[in-house]
Amino acid sequence: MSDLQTKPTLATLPFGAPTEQVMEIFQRDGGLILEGALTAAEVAAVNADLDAVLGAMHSGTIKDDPDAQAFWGPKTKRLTNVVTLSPTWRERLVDRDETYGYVRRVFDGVSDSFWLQASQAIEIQPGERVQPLHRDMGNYPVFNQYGPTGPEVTCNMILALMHSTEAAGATRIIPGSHRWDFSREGTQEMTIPAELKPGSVLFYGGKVIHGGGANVTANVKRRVIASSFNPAFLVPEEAYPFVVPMDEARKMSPRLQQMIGFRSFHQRDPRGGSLWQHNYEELALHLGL
Ligand SMILES: O=C(O)CCC(=O)C(=O)O
Ligand SMILES: [Fe+2]
Repeated sequence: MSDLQTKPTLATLPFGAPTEQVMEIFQRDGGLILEGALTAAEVAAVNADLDAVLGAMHSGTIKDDPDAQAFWGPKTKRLTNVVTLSPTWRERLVDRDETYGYVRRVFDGVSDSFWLQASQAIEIQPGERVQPLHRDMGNYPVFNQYGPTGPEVTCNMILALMHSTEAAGATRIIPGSHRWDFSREGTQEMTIPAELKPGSVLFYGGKVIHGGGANVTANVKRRVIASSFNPAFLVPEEAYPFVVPMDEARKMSPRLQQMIGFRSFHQRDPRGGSLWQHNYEELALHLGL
């Protein structure tokens, strides 16, 4: 039997499937595909929000560090603050009961409230090589010591805005690797591509080994939005309060305002206090929201 036949596959459910069902697979495999989160019209609207900005931006990072350059990808564009740029994305993916329900369950027993960790469009251009494999919880390395049984501190919905095919650089993932001892890093040969149709998402946890794929096409871009979350007591990737204009934040629901730091965070289960306040009171009062 070839390696290919023995590789685990990713399960697929419709976006909106009951949380119980989604979490059963999420916990078993470390991630799954949720199909049809956005309609074709919504995907077109999000692309229209991003086309000009992405078209004008450079590939690769300006950092000198070779590890940072490899992780970023020299032929990859990374555009953050999509929460400001695309009202359709934030309303139809992030601020949605289904998404909120799934993410709450991922952080059950860890934190009652959470940040939108990243709202990052990732466009892999032709000729890009594979991204180094990693676990997204690497943002918070203190938790590595707890290994696979430690708390879940990150989850991500990678939303496809174009066909995310293996050839164009679909995310590569090792299902089940969230249960491995953290001394195991996995190899590219062990990964499978999480191919996505536009509007579908790859939903996975912070302990799963994965990375962006190589784009071996001549002229096909792979555009997704990494829509990730972290417990409220940890710092997110994006400094939203400094980059989201107040007028834009006012248009958002209280739930989304909280997810990007325009409201305080409250911890009830597990029992805890409140964070991110002013005068030890709700931040939104100070901001007039
Ligand atoms: O671009 C992708 O498919 C995955 C990117 C990723 O895993 C990351 O940047 O953390
Ligand atoms: Fe990642």
